[in-house]
Amino acid sequence: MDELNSAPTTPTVEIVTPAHNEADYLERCIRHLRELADSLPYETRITVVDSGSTDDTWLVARALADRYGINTLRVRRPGRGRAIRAAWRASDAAVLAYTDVDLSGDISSMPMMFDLVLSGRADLAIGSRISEGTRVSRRWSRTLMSRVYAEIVQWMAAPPFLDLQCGLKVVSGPAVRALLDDVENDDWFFDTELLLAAWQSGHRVVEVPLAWHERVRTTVRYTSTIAEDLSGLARLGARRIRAAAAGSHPGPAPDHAVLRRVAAHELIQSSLVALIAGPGAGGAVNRALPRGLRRSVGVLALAAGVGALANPGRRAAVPISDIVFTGLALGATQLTGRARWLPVALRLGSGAARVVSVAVWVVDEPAGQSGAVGVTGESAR
Ligand SMILES: Nc1nc2c(ncn2[C@@H]2O[C@H](COP(=O)(O)OP(=O)(O)O)[C@@H](O)[C@H]2O)c(=O)[nH]1
Ligand SMILES: [Mg+2]
Repeated sequence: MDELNSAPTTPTVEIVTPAHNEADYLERCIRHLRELADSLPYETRITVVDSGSTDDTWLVARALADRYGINTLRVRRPGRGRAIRAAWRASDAAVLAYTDVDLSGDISSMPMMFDLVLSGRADLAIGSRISEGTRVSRRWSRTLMSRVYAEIVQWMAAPPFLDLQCGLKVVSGPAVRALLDDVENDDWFFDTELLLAAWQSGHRVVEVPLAWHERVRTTVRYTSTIAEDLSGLARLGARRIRAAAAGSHPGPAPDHAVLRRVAAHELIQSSLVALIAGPGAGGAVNRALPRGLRRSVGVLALAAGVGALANPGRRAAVPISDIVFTGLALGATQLTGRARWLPVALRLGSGAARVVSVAVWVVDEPAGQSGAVGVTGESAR
């Protein structure tokens, strides 16, 4: 049985924080949320949802409930999405929110996000670590994963927002409670599924640039989470195809043209990335690493990292083709030890916003070095 301790009145806003083995971090989180809630002109309830914890998270949460007047909910089965869903479903607040316990996302942006939803200017106001105006302190590998993931989602569905996985979101209670039954995932893909469902059913999703200071410790298990995200996207893609085949309306058409217009400087940047990753830094990195997969991963990371991080605040700064093709081309030469010339054409979009991306990589490997020349072209109309 789930355990729920409710405050008696209906709050205007309910801030949920999902907690899994967070005994050491919970009090700091609740102290800051209490301060924030007390500064607001409307009633705000704070709810901790513990699930799957093997440490003292639940005991700490119960002690904090007495001290700070918060609400606690315990869900038997683990899963971040399941925890948020349970708390949101149990709530009757007009506005629902969640934040990670580590408060990586700056909660001082929350009142403005509450106003967006309360005033009806947004149905969902989502924190973004990718859009312009963000200040982000994060490991480069996490940034890269987020950007690649954002690119994949853009490529598949082209929603008018980029950061689907940010751990701070504010949503309209009535709008989102009506969607929760359609969201199948109970863990990390929950956010993506909810956002795409909301957008496809006509709700306004507004991306709010957020200061983000990431905690080093994470509860994310990378391999299984990446697999979960990709299989979730495949499931949504299959559902869309089935809906189209059955003649039902599959939601708004992808708007690739908006996000995919590539400026001349982006082409120059792509080529520069390839040149740097090739005979220069890439060669040095390659020589230092053992043969095989690690080399290609190293070069892929270098090229992708330079390209993606060179433009941190930009929308769709580096086409995913650059990242993928650089890895493939240089990886192939490293693995075979022979010169390769790889012409690649990919990404034929559909509908009114047609996108064509062509990349040609010429790769040479004299004496164990890699050379790469990249030409990436993209047109949107
Ligand atoms: N209730 C609950 N919360 C979870 C679960 N898994 C993760 N969380 C919480 O989800 C939030 C985000 O996790 P975190 O490790 O900070 O992810 P990261 O910021 O992406 O590295 C934290 O508040 C976690 O405690 C779970 O199975 N159940
Ligand atoms: Mg975190």
